[in-house]
Amino acid sequence: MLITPLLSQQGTVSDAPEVRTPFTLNAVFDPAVGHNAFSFAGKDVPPTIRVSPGGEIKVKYDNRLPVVSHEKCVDVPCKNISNLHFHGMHVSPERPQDDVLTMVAHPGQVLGYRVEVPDYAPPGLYWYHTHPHEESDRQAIDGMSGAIVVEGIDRYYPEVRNLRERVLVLRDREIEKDDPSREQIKQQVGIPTGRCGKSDEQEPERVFTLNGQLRPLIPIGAGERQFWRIVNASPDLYADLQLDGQPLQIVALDGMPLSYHDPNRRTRNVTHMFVPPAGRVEAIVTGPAAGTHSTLRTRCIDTGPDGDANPEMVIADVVSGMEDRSRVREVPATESLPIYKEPFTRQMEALEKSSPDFTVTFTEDKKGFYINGRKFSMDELPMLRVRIGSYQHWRVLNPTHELHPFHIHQVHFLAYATNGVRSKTPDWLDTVDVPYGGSVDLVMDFTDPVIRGMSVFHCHLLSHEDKGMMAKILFE
Ligand SMILES: [Cu+2]
Repeated sequence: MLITPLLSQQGTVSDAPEVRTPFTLNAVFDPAVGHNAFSFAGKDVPPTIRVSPGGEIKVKYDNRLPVVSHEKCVDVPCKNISNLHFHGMHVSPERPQDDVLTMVAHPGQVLGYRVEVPDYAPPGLYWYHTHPHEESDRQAIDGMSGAIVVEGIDRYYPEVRNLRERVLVLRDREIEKDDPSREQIKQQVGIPTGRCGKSDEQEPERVFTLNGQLRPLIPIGAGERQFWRIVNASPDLYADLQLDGQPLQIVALDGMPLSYHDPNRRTRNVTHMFVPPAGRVEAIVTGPAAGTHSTLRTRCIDTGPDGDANPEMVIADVVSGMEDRSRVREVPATESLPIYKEPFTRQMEALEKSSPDFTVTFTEDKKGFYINGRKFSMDELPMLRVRIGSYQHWRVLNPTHELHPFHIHQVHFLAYATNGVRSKTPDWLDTVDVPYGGSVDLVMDFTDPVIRGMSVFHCHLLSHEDKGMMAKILFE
């Protein structure tokens, strides 16, 4: 495919402001863009939260959204209810921590979060986003999300030390069918004209942005190694990330260093990396030869006959030899030693061969989206209770005709088989894609004593979650 360089018109990727706690985050209606937004320190740019293992995130979340909304949430006007979820973090699901069930702010109300990060927390990239049932999709489209970095990943992989680090947040921009700039935007991000996948819907409704910009430039030195920490904060676009001509050297997935369960596990080179909505990838990348130009792109994804269009597109241009005026942070060296979690191999082998302790089945029809035949409501009882201190084998079945990414709050799981076939590189994740007409098998880690109380698991296509594809789980 031919890429038209747009260098003269493009902006350089901008870094989000950084914050250490405590801080205040406001939810506001921004008349300049005509939709809701996060406001931090007087600007509509969500900050990157930095926290050390053993530290805490203290945030006052002030819902200043208007009582009457003109935005649409799952086919009805939004009520502008909001709250925060700290995606992937191994913290308590109870108030005042990562609680999306009882901590709910109506317009005019304030929530006080105090999230205690354990000292054994895997260091890596996490993220925060709003999680009000029936309104989460709209607020994610409105960009109400940001990155969280748990510091100290260099303890696991010293090769990232002193590399320049970029926190890259993928969000999306709507291009409605009647949008006059639609064709121009499609061209700008280089969407090819041919078909992509089996979806009946081939016209994309969204395109990716990177740190709020459409196809920005990422400056890098020729042959320079940089550490890129990428979160897919889109509510429904899958990414299959590729850096033209260069491998991605994967260091961590979903916030967890690859070696967290196995000190001998090295980084992994891949030519492209599939990142479902809510997933994260942290990788070392190498700048192209001087004066050349490559792109960070997402490849075409087959979301299934009932899925949305998810075409190939350019996310950013990666340019070496370009003057870089931005102040880019370098990964500092951490003093303390890494904490590893036991690999528990024998127990896991037995679990993998056992029949599932619990099966999640995703279904949908014209009236809604379901888990095990049930449509979520806030006053629902837990679908299941699990004893803290155990590992469980879960199977997630997707008999529908589209992809669904499975996510459970607070917990990482080992995704070891897809469609019944064991993976060559089983990874610990908090969000995993479930192929249409297929299944995934997972070892759930319910051993962390701080993860106690009522929580949820759901599909991370947020419109599906809003329409009922969520269920409660009680950790006791
Ligand atoms: Cu779904």
